[in-house]
Amino acid sequence: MNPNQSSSVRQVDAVVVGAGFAGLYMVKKMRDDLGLTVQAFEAGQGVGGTWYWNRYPGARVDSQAYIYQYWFSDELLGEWDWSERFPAQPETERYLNHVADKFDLRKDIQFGTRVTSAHYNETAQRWTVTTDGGQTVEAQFLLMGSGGLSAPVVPPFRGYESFKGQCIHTAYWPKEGVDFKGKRVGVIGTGATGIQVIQTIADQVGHLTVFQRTPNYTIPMRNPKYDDAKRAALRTEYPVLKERVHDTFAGFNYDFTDRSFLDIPFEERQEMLQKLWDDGSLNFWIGGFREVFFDEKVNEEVSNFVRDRIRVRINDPQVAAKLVPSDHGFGTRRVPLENKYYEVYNRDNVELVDVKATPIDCMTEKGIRTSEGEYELDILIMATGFDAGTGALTRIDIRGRDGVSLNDAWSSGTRTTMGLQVHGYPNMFMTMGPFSPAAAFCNVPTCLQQQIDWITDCMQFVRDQGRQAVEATAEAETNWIAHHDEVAQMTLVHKTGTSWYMGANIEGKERRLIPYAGGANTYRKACDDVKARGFEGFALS
Ligand code: N01
Repeated sequence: MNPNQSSSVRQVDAVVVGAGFAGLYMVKKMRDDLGLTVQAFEAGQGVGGTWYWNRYPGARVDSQAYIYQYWFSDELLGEWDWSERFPAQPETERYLNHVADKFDLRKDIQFGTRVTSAHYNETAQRWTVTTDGGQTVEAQFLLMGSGGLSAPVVPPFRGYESFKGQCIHTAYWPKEGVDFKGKRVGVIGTGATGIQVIQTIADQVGHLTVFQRTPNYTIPMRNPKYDDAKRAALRTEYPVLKERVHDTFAGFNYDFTDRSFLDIPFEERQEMLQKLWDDGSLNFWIGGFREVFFDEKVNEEVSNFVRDRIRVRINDPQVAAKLVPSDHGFGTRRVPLENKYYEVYNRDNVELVDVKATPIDCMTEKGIRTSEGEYELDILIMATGFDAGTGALTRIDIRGRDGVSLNDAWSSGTRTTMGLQVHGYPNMFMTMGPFSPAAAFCNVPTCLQQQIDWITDCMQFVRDQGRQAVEATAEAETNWIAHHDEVAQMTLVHKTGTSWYMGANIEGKERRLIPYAGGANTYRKACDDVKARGFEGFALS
């Protein structure tokens, strides 16, 4: 026993924070592969993480089901039947529950418990973790599966408290659902979440007012149902897919063409775009032309292709003008898939308010007041997003060596080594951390599994070497950030700079690209190289 351990405090090898896609896999890997004792804490009452909390109407995955899953068990792959190409939230939540049951993961997870602090004890080389229930646990390793988009943000509107109606953030959707019948409903936000909510509830509500600040480019989702024959056919592809996803830019099964956009005759490239468009998936964005991310001329042509397809679906040209993006290029912000979204605005019971032109002034007893007037509402839905990448980490009181809080350490600039570790925080590993593709530019399960496999290998390495702790060196961190920034600055995402990708949705947050833009495939190779060189850049003690 370490000298600084108190006998009354529970000792484990690893604490896992979260029981979503990452947390479940971490528990499995730590316990079954490394033979460690594990305690996972999950704030929700069940497993699922994002898929537990985001149960708003229309919540649905934008990656095809057959690549949005775990690859570690052939038995699991053989027995789980996806019902359609892009399953809705309840199905993904059921899948994660099935995984938890099948691999007996629940016994190591404590639900309804939020981790409030984690302090590193340098002498003991252990983390002291406390929860909102007043528990304390000590662990050698701290594994953050706390999510990249799990710290919800509600804009600090003046008069928030005075609103007499029901106000709900999409990430805190009540399990029992919400009755919209005959109600005057407002939605603030038209990102991936807002779009899914709006297209789903428009025909259920009495009146819908959409408060839009920035219109987004979208792609129409093609979502066929799967039958047994289709599922059997997909299963024959799994062995190839499970390798393929790690070999592409965004962790999907499709990837950019190597052909140069402008070298292809106009007619032919338009046909190529149409073919990608007709796939009804994110293929159009991350399976087409990589120049879209770097070359303004290419981006403008692709943007116009999408603008034309949005515009024709809206009856009123004035409404269309508000819904067609004009101040940024295609793909420089998250591109949501949609299903009859634009047709919503042809309905008599739907009104679009441009809150860039007429900003929200405050919330009132009755609803929302903009510079133009008051909109009376019974229910206000905040589809206003998350403090991405850093929020889930900085909302916990994490203190590393010398008691330095992560919040303070990052106040002068976020720092990570490959999004996996932070110098000064030994034995703390992150998933979906800033400056990794998992933070946004990746089919999440692909990158999570790659990161967790790497973390597991790193922890095994520490043990094999008879050491206690591993920590990214300051030099490795500086080098990774320099590389990250260099790649980021080449992209139009960086130039556009208006979305959560750049931290721009949070006042006072550093404007820096959060996800690594070099590609999931390049990133994986960089991680593999570090490992092959004996975890170079990560010091053992
Ligand atoms: O959040 P967002 P989200 N006044 O930040 C608006 C993933 N996801 O929850 O753009 C008025 O994108 C804000 O306006 P603006 C996915 O990765 C995945 O939609 O800042 N408006 C914006 O319209 C996604 O990218 C899936 O001008 C305000 C909206 O709120 C990520 O989650 C489904 C405002 C926030 O959009 C986050 O998406 C859903 C204010 N004060 C989500 N503050 C699938 O895979 C904010 N807004 C299917």
